[in-house]
Amino acid sequence: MALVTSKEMFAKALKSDYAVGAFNVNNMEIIQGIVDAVKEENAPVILQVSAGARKYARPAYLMKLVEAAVIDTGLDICLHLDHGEDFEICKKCVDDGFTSVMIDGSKHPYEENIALTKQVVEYAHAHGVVVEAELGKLAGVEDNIKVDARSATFTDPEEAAEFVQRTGVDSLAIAIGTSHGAYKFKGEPYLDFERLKTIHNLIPDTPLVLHGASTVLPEFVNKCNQYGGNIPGAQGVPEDMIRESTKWGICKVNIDTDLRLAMTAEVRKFLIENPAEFDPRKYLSPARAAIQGMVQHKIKNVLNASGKR
Ligand code: TD3
Ligand code: ZN
Repeated sequence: MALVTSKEMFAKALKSDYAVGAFNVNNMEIIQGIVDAVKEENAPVILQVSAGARKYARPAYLMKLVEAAVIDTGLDICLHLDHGEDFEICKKCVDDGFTSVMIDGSKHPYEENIALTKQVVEYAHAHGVVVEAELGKLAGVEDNIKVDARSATFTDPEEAAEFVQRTGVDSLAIAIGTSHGAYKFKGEPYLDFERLKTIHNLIPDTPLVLHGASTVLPEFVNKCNQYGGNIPGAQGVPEDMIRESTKWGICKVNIDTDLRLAMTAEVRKFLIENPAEFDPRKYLSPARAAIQGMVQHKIKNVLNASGKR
């Protein structure tokens, strides 16, 4: 049991049709809910933290919470920076003790993305830390009207192969039609599986990463709304599409929105049903249990990662 890199997890996942769940964390209850689920399912896990979440939780608390999770559960855990936007934040996380960082240079021109990614790879690898990069842009929901126009921002397979070769990056996040948040598609959900297959065939040894992979199950949106919420017309990636992607090199699947929805639904329900209660433990216990339930569902039914530890 230790903080580990994702190297072995990905090597195993690449050979088989499952993916490692990468779940976003920012407080104790979320971390506990996830690791309890992972332990129950005997699955591999990545806990990931955005720069914003690191600031929210405060770096020292975050490190100690994740270290506590390792001690408490006896699990190997990979601690990953999600969407690092510059060298400095990646360096800070490497220095803190993260075992994996993402440098997201996808908003920069191709050559700048390569230069930035190389700089992070050099520093991270010198410290035993692995690096994820991103090529192509995740779609915004407005871009969904025309698939042709949108696919211009999707990852170019030839570029992806050259990018990996020139940067020495350990894994690559690709854009094939997903986007972040609860509103992913305006019309029919669509992922460019042909593109994914082409990329995987060109770089079969590179673990690929799927961002924006929340399913946004109606059950949880409806529960939020039933208890005083107002979340209109949310739409996620269908579960069978996520499962399908794991056959074509997707080794890491990022999930944040589904955890937020599951947790918030329980807090709303509890407070509406128990208006006289004001002990935070009373509403955070079911919220933590909801995180665990959601993560077990993902591991078993979406990621196919049960027993793959
Ligand atoms: O990088 N992330 C997590 C942060 C996005 C903000 O929700 C993802 O790719 C997960 O995306 P999502 O929104 O589908 O859970
Ligand atoms: Zn993301």
